[in-house]
Amino acid sequence: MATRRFHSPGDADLAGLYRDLAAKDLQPLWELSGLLTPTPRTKAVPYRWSGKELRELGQRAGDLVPVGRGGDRRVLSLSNPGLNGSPYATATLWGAVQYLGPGETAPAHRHTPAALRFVLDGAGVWTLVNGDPLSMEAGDLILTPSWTWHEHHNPGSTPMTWFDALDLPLVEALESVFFEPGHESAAATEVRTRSLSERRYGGGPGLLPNDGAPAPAAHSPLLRYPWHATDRALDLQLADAQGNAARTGHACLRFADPTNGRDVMPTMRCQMHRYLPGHTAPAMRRTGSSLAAVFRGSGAVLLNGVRYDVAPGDLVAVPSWTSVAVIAEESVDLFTVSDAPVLEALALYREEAVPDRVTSEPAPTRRY
Ligand code: GTQ
Ligand code: FE2
Repeated sequence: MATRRFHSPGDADLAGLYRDLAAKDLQPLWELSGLLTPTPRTKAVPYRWSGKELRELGQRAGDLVPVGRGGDRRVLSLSNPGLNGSPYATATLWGAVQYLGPGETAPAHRHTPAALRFVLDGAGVWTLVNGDPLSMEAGDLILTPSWTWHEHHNPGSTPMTWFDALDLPLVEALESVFFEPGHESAAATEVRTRSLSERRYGGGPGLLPNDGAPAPAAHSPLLRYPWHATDRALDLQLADAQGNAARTGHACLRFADPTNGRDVMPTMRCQMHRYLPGHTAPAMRRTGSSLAAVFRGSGAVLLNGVRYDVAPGDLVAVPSWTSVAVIAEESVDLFTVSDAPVLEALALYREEAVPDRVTSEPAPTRRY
């Protein structure tokens, strides 16, 4: 009898019923509260991790903790203070910084949780995804879709840190986590400027290989979205005088599967934002959670009206239905990853503009 006991001090018959219900692992709905809340109740809280501190602590881990053969990834996970010590950034997303020193390799493996990397600065690391070597440079988005083999190599002379996001908490909640370690990787694979996936699918807007219909896949066949293309697309949006972005001062791109326009992976939506000083994009709240990585610029994010100053490398957790707005002191480039494709597929996606950009009352750090 592990179930909760309900009590009815004044009524012996009712008390007897509750005792027998508990003995049979049943609970009376009329005594339960907090289930069908008027709006989403989140355990995760809005939160910001400092990029400067993440870099320093990553470096210290790099000095002290080897990633040898058979070792793991040297990863510092974002642990949301609302989630009771679990290593998760939000209810559905794992966020982390990974540090790989010169000459180090993170060994091959695969898992059903899908992963992506967004490179905050530096260059020189390459990641092998199902045999395709992808170079990693500042601003690049690299995909490691569900169950693809991957390993990271840093053949250069400088350490590198990047932002990892995985749908691990979601896949764990769905009780579908599988993991498999790989074998010793073959001797140094030749790393080209463009991966195989980029040579096939990264030729340019609307240019796909003419080799018949692509085999239907659950994820984008393009595995690297290089910064130069992202940066140019943001500039083009802002340069279009008739466009929304020029009017509001907020450019927003969605990284898409080039063959069908869908999100890059079934569980995660990736976007790149450029906010110009004085932009007029309203505060928004949405169902589902997201993580934001500040790539360039400085300013602040307002989470439920509470101001968090942000600088490059800062990482921000936005739980479901939290209003979020950005203040750009200088042009801010922000990468975001969310579980929106899941919410949309399940017809649970909602979003709305929140009229008040700033509230003076501080949000409680824990909501219960
Ligand atoms: O780089 O393969 O942050 O497997 C967590 C789990 C990174 C990775 C993470 C992983 C990886
Ligand atoms: Fe992994």
